Amino acid sequence: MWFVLRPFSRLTSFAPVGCWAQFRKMEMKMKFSVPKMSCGHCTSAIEKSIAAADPAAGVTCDLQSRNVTVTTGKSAADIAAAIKKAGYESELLAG
Ligand SMILES: [Cu+2]
Repeated sequence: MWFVLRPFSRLTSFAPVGCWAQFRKMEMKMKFSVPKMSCGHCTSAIEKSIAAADPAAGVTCDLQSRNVTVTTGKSAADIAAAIKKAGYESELLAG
């Protein structure tokens, strides 16, 4: 995978669209438990904050289970930091 991406990294690093495509190739699905997420305001704050950290991220908030599923090229630590920035503690769940 890396040997495919590397020859293009120098070109794509200057092109936002290329960067985005690169992120898509490396993106991971991760699930966080956010116990204090209790209403629509919480989910929109979290979604906004994650979008600020990674505009290409896919975010699904489940209020019932209080889980946030994120598909992103960023690390789990980056996403946890974004959730914290929105004012919520989170815990990375397996899967
Ligand atoms: Cu709320």
